[in-house]
Amino acid sequence: MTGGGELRFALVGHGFMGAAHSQALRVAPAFVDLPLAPVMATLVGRDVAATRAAADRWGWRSTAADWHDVLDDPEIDVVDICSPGSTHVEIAVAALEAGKHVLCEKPLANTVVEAERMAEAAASAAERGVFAMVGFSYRRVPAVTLARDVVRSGRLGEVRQVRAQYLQDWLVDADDPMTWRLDKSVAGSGALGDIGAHAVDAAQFVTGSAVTEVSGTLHTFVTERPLVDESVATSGLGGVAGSERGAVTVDDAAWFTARMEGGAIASVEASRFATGRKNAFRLEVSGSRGAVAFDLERPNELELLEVDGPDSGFRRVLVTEPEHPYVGAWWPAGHGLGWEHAFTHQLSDLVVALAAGRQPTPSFADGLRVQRVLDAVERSSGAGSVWTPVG
Ligand code: SOE
Repeated sequence: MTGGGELRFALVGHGFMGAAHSQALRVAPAFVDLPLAPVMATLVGRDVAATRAAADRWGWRSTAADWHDVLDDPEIDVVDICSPGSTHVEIAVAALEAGKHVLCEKPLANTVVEAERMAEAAASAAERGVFAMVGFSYRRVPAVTLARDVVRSGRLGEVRQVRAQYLQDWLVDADDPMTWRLDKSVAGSGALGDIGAHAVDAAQFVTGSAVTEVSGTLHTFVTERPLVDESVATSGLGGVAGSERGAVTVDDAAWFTARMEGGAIASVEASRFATGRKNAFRLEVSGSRGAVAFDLERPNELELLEVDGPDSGFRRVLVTEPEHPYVGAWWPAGHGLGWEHAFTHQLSDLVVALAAGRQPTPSFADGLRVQRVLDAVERSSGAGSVWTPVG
């Protein structure tokens, strides 16, 4: 599979996530001791000129216009999927069948049926030593990993409540134009799948408990938006609004209450209409003997309360010591890490697992578990918020 101590990547998609994954590939070998050297072999995108420009900017050796080409290429070991959700199942299943390891962006798929196909393909590939991972990057923010360690050590006692919020506001202006993220046939769902999926995964990851039942509400505040005027070229994200309008077919925000294995109750909110909140992912776990709280707006901190401790109230743990998860590879204590570092940690963990012939986490089975929660929330909302078991 791997060639000469290298792990050769093909990356499908060159949007926002393509940039984040490319940055991880560039930076990881410079900071983390890796058993195999990741190679940025081929960037795949349908728009030949845009793909070439992105490849040159980010450091990819070659480009391809069709993802099938990299499946036939014996020089590729890993296919990294950063294209919209509607493409995940076809590319991931074909790549695994072609003997390529797969890293796939979240949510795993657009439907449970697709996610099941992917998990099945991953399980059978794993028997052949070919592995798949889904990109829930926030697991690898050092403070979130530390929260997992603290909660799972039992120091906080019995976990009773989980509060997870993922708040953005990039859709607040009703005149902002449509994007693929607002089209159900491409994105699968809206805030629920795009950012609620992170909240669900983090809640399950930190507590080690699965969501078993949900009562949810989805809402779309702006049901029609201007279509992008394709005649106006833009260099950045998004486009310029034209005069025609199109239907928004996904949720703008999602709320749900959940029961978790072990008896905890969770409340989850995901919104693209949380005015003033740009990318605020928060997670709080309340136990019988303590609590932890994380806020992505302060990514290097974890608030920790232990009721048996010497003083009351939360204390701020600065998660920048070399002994904290992932931090030792980076800067001296106190210098801090940011959003992009989670992608570097994700990539490094993937390389280490593949070099050892081990299943990396989160697996496609973990991605399927999240997909089932998202699906249950949609079904619950459609049925008037009734309590709905996770399938
Ligand atoms: C867009 O809403 C988005 O890029 C998500 O797709 C990512 O998963 C999240 O990390 C940031 O916001």
